[in-house]
Amino acid sequence: MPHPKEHEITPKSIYSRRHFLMGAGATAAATMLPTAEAESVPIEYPGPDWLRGPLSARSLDSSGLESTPYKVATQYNNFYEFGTDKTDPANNAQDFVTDPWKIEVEGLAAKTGEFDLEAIISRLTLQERITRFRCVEAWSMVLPFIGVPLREVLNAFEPTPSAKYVAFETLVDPEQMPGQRSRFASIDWPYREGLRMDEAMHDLAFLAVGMYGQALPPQNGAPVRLVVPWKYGFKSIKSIVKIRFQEEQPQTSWNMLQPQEYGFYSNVNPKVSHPRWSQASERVVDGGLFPSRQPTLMFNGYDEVASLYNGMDLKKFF
Ligand SMILES: Nc1nc2c(c(=O)[nH]1)N[C@H]1C(S)=C(S)[C@@H](COP(=O)(O)O)O[C@H]1N2
Ligand SMILES: [Mo]
Repeated sequence: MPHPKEHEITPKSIYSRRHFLMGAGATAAATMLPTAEAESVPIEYPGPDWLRGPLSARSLDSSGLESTPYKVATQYNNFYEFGTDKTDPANNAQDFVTDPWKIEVEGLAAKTGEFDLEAIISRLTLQERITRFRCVEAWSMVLPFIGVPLREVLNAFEPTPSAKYVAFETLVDPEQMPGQRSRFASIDWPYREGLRMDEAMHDLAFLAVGMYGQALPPQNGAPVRLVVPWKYGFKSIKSIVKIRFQEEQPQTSWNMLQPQEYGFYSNVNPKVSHPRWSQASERVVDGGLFPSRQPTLMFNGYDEVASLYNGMDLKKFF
């Protein structure tokens, strides 16, 4: 089953036009503290014990971007392990157990083995990143993540110079994940993703444990997910349980399924169409009844990654 063609699903539950007072116009402190308006939207998922309560990030985002309303970002999701409809993850992931959570580290690194997520994250300083997020289906949001640069986590495992790529895998647990029980599922679980090592080490590559000042909700990839804001959303793998350093380019789920449609790199690129639709513009998913469109930007607007691809034909390596 390929990514569904872009369609205008507006779940009934997404009628609130209330916007969080985050980003533009808000002071740095206000972006982290739930405002009176924010408090009127319940944040139901408490998160793992060690992340419980409001997350405070030492470095606050200064992009000035206005975040997508919380209700929209948590009720319009892609997380096929919990179903393929946009509302399935919110409906099916609420009891997902994310604490304790272990990550298996394998391959070309000095420190491999099984590590507690808490041990990996809690020695690092959380940052806030309000990021443009562009799905390959040609819709976009702005998501205020909290987490750490991926590089800080990867460096702790001391990858060897022969590690040219890093691969990630999502949990496999059909009992908790109804999408993995479906006879119609075509993803060969686990969901797999990967980055070239220099991409993974770029400051913009991020490992999120929170969103909107709280722990990540399960439908958004609790307890830990990748956020690669210059690439299509499917690169931002959720609920990671495995990290592997390797010499060869990793197999990635959407590429395995439809190699002509989804490349390994999948950098946001308005000039490279998906075989079945244009990527020149995107629908802004904000919960409004009349979604607007905006032009899609090269690298989703994150030009600072361009030098990673010097000399590469990005039409060929799409
Ligand atoms: N494990 C896993 N990770 C995943 C997906 C998935 O189905 N399974 N979907 C991807 C896609 S296509 C997108 S657009 C984003 C959606 O993230 P969001 O629901 O937090 O907006 O998650 C990505 N990560
Ligand atoms: Mo996506």
